[in-house]
Amino acid sequence: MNQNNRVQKSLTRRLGALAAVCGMAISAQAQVSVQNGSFESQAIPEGSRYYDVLHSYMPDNWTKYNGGANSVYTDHRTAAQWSTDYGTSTRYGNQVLGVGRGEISSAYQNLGIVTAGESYTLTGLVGNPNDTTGNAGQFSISFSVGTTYGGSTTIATVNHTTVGDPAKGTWNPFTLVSPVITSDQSGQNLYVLLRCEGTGGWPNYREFDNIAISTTGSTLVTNGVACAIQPTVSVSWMATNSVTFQVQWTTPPVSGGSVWTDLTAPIPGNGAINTVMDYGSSLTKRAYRVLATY
Ligand SMILES: [Ca+2]
Repeated sequence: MNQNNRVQKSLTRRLGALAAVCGMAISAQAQVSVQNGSFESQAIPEGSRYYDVLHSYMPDNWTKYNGGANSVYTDHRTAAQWSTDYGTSTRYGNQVLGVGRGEISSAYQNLGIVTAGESYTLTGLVGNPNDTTGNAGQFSISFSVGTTYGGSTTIATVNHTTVGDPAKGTWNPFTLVSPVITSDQSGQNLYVLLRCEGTGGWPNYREFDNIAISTTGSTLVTNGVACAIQPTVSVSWMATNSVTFQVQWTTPPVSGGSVWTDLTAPIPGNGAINTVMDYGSSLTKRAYRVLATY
């Protein structure tokens, strides 16, 4: 009663179709960045200086790490005050961060998650508003990596020796470059510390402004999934009602001795054009047939 017939007339074979097996869109986004690197937030009144303790104040995104009372501050000079302290030096916004009053003082920021293979370059300015005593400003800027700042490991430092201590009333640019992040560091936080430990007491401190960071190395991919594109074959036929169809493939050339392999499970006919896809044909040539069982 059952009989296998090879269906010839309605079989079509389309080669060269491409199937993309992809998920969400891929976007590149840096994971490491400086927040409030110009110290404009929170804004304080013009002509004022807000100290860390006196005003229970620190600029947004920055945390005091060490130093005595009022050893870290934000300064919003008037134009006249700026001119007195910095002359015609370029001004970035209104506010700067000051660190140090003749003792070890510092502030840090968590810059985000590091990735193996990447390197980070921090740039900024260090200024000397009114140190006329000749005392060196023992400042330093450093990167460290860890899960908390207190437990982090320093990986790069520049200081007054490598950058050069700015003369009174001037700003010196600095550049801090991290080594390439290793696999055992990957996934931890990158911190930057702005520090001054000048001796000689007040006014031996330094100010910072215009802090920024850039990333080099491997491209970061977030919200992405693995994606592959491969050639695919579609096989279509008219699937008559009450007939079961079996799609098979073999390696050409086709002969009476060809061994045929089922491509899918048997498919009941539904009175419409049926199509199956073969995603496994990317590496070899294949011939196809559709058997009707009724
Ligand atoms: Ca600023």
